Amino acid sequence: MIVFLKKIRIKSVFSIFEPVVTEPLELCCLKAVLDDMGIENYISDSLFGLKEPEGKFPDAVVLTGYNVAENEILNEAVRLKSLYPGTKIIAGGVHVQINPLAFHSEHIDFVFRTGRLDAFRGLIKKIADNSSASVDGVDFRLKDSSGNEVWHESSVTVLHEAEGIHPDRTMFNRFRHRTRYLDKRNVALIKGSTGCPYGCSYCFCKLLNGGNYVKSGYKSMVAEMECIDADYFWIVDDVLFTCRNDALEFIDVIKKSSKNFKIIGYLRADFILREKDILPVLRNAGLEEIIIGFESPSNDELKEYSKTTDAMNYPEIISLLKESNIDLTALFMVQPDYKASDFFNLYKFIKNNNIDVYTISILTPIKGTVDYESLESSLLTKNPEKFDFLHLVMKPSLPKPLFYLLFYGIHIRLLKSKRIRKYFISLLSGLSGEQENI
Ligand code: B12
Ligand code: SF4
Repeated sequence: MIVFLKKIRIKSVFSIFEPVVTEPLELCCLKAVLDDMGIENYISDSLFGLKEPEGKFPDAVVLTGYNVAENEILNEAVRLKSLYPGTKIIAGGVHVQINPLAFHSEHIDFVFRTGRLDAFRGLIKKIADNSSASVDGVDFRLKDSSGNEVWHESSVTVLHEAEGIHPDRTMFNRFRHRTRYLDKRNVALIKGSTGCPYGCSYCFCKLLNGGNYVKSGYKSMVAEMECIDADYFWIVDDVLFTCRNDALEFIDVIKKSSKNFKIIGYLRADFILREKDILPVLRNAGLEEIIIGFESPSNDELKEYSKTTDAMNYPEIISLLKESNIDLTALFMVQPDYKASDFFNLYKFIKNNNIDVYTISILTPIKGTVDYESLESSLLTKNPEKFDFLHLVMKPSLPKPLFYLLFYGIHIRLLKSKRIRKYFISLLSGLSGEQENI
């Protein structure tokens, strides 16, 4: 049996610079399952120039991609069905899990409502055995009593504890020199937890795994990191620690390891303030960069988002990180109804607090969230590619050109950042290196 695993990526304004380049870790997880089953498989990902191998005819193709790739996944299924008649086309991934009905197409055979890898194993076994048994968490097509094709909708099967399957790292080993988080190179992704225990109103992540949060096992995470030859480890768990005990357990496991790690992770602002005394210890344990969703310097907006953090504390949190020598990526969101003064306030906040690295997103309802449903009728577009947090999909209060001018205008300050400049220089030297090779 042969399986192709394909990630569909959509280009955005930032694709010109590719400030963040990572391996498609979800496909590396699926590869680990297939390797374990002894099944020949190939990953394709345009970001790394990996195409489907010529001369191989797959029995199944897995397609994955984020919200922006919804149409492209459907188009790719049409292309693959005509290229490989009889091949089973499978759609899965975080966007598919929450929006399975969008993938009920005549060109797709199986749609995953679950992220469970044991369900993937079950489906592949079923395809290999040509069995008609159904798999929990997977929608499939069948014939009804009148002979018409209908979709069987499965229930969502939730993960209650980590499956303990470590992703295959062959792809990372081959392309590690291409991976980056801004100026940090050779960056491996690590995933420990599933879902998020918080309830920020705009957020898609809290919907994953049926809203159930499965904690990270730090021992297993560090054991995995010990086997990876990377300079940095970007732990993509939505929150690296939910409480002090998590952090203490993490520190303890790291101390027992013979290796030194450089780690990038997500933490909430309230955690940093509450546990400020252990920040230097975390820095010693290798936590070099923290990504924080500040979202807005206005408490009124934070309240709207049910963020449960206090913007009045943000300046202190930023100082605490600086004192502990921990890099910060601050995440902000602007609302479509922002006035010039709101943009100015955000700019002032970034400037006054000397925030070096930040990203700004346009508040965008993601398909599958309650916000999307309630705003659906007023959306300017439903083209998935525009839902990349860089486009207005809701009517702005300001004229569109002015909105975009202010939105991109705030980004210009990023050029002051030493880290960003270092990243641009490395890009340029990379380019000249490539030319030399040609
Ligand atoms: C790191 C990251 C990225 C990386 C890419 C990482 C990658 N793997 O390729 C970068 C920075 C490039 C990126 C870009 C974007 N991202 Co992003 N990203 C993330 C983040 C933080 C972690 C993703 C990750 O790698 N996880 C590790 C893997 C192993 O976990 P996983 O995907 O959940 O997969 C597990 C299961 O779900 C399951 N699974 C996954 N796929 C499949 C398929 C099958 C068949 C099966 C059976 C199982 C299965 O297997 C894994 C087992 O643990 C998530 C947040 C999150 N909580 O997921 C956002 C997230 C995935 N990103 C998101 C978005 C919107 C984007 C962007 C569109 C916009 C943006 N500005 O961020 C761009 C789009 C890029 C493009 N061109 O298409 C959204 C997706 C929403 C959606 N509905 O799709 C998320 C959820 C964050 C959010 N804002 O809500 N992202
Ligand atoms: S924004 Fe962050 S903390 Fe809030 S629900 Fe989403 S992942 Fe969790």
